[in-house]
Amino acid sequence: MDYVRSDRGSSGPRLPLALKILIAGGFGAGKTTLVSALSEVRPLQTEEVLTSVSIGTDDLSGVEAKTTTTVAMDFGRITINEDLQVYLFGTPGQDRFWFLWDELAFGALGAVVLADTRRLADCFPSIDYFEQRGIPFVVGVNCFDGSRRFGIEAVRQALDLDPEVPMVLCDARDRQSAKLVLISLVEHVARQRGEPVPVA
Ligand SMILES: Nc1nc2c(ncn2[C@@H]2O[C@H](COP(=O)(O)OP(=O)(O)OP(=O)(O)O)[C@@H](O)[C@H]2O)c(=O)[nH]1
Ligand SMILES: [Mg+2]
Repeated sequence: MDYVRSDRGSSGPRLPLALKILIAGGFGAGKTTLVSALSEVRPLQTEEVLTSVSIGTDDLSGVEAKTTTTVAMDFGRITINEDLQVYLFGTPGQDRFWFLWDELAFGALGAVVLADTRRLADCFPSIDYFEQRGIPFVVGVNCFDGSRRFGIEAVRQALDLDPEVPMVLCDARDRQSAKLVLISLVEHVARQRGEPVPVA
């Protein structure tokens, strides 16, 4: 697998390898929430309050209670063991921050695309982005309270996903649930590369 850095000279301190995983999806799909649930360090967030200036630009239908939005990225970290860390980068959800994506995606192992079934079409651009660049991804269907529940196969059809792309129902606020999404991504990447699938 590719790593962000593999700085392991024989002299000097041993530095852990770092895997980079992107958390993407539409505006308000739960990216910041998922990174916060998973990160062992206080996540770096770049949240700004949504003001009346963004009316007409940021579509709040379905997420009317939302008061802030990510304007650059979220960053979190998970230590797997002393040799391996996972860095999580949450992408900004709005179209006007697309210019940041190529920087964020550089060297990434893969991505989680969070889908909100109340606004499914919002995750199409993320899916297109990773498909076009050949970056492996899984889809996490974030189950918001009160949102209509759809069967996983109905969502797969609506997203027109390749059959091998894993889909996982999740609750972005729940660490255990969020971990299962990451595990499905790592297994998917291993399968794609013909490497042994790690035991969770
Ligand atoms: N009920 C429920 N609420 C959630 C869940 N995930 C996120 N939320 C709430 O949904 C709102 C939006 O979540 P964020 O994590 O800010 O979404 P985001 O994708 O980072 O949004 P942007 O950065 O603006 O694109 C917050 O108020 C969260 O508390 C979930 O799984 N269930
Ligand atoms: Mg956010």
